[in-house]
Amino acid sequence: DELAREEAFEARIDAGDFIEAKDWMPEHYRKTLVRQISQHAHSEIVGMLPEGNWITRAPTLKRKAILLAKVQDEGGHGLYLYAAAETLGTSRDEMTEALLSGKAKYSSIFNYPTLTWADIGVIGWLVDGAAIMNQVPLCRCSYAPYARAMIRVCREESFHQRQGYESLLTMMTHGTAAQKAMVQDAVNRWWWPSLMMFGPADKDSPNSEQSMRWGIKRVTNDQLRQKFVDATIPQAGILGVTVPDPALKWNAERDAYDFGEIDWSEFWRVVGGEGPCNRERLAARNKAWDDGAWVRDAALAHARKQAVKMEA
Ligand code: FAQ
Repeated sequence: DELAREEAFEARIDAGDFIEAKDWMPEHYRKTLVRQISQHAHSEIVGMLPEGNWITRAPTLKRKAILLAKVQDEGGHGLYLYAAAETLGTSRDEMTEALLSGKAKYSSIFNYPTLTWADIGVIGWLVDGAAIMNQVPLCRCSYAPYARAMIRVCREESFHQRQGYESLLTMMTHGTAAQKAMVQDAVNRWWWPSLMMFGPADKDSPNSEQSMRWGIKRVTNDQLRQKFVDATIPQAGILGVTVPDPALKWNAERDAYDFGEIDWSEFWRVVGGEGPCNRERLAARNKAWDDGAWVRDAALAHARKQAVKMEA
């Protein structure tokens, strides 16, 4: 019966077992995973837009080739993640419709504009850096298809992070004063939104407790955010940039950096659809979907013709 199955499931989770698509699972576990994985997929797809904005304006052929490859990788991650979510019984069409109608969330970070070339380096360094910090523990997520997808995604994200850092290092070591100022300005604009990527503080995170208990999340939002700050500040030092936080200070007792309070009203505004680029991002995705209608129609017509031929 239901209760016995639920107890057996919880015992498997407690034993550190991985759950496969065909295994029995509680409805709430399934729903939580569809929510998180589909939001993650949407983030990868919408995340192509801010950087895609600079492909035609990359300063050299080398930077253009790297950026093209990175943006394509993000598209691949999105498809990979939609496929992982589909194993839970939700169709790709349902997920797409939730994104295009504005019902589904995607990461707040992709609602900020990319104003200069330095933003592209900073996205690699900070945004991909934050993404890896969050995603490495997801390689041990209790839902095996998601965990497996994350292993490959993390390898690619780590290349993304390094290319961003290397591009900034080039500008900071060989650049003009104006280029150095451009990097610092980009860091100033992306720092706080990057910290927001980890989600609300643990005490305000309604999903964390259950997701931690089920091994969907392995590390909390605040713990990951702290790890990110601790890893990133020394990198900022090597680059020669500062972060826009007067409260940032090394705390020898905690063996970690203290940092200032996030503007949570800004975070919830952006999550709620009122960020600087929310409307533009959704409009771009809807346009891409509408513009692709003829391709989907043609593929269906072709499939129908083939089916008739097979019957004949
Ligand atoms: N933005 O209770 P919690 C990338 C929502 S990286 C928007 O703490 P949870 C790579 C949350 O959904 C970015 N919404 O929720 C890349 C929930 O609302 P709901 C994608 C946010 O799920 C780089 C509510 O707030 N990465 O794409 C955000 O336990 C460069 C309460 O929050 C992932 O998605 C936010 N920042 O923890 C691509 C990683 N934070 O759903 C291109 C997988 C929270 O109840 C270029 N996801 N919310 O209506 C996760 O690890 C988790 O879902 C969290 C949130 C940590 C994001």
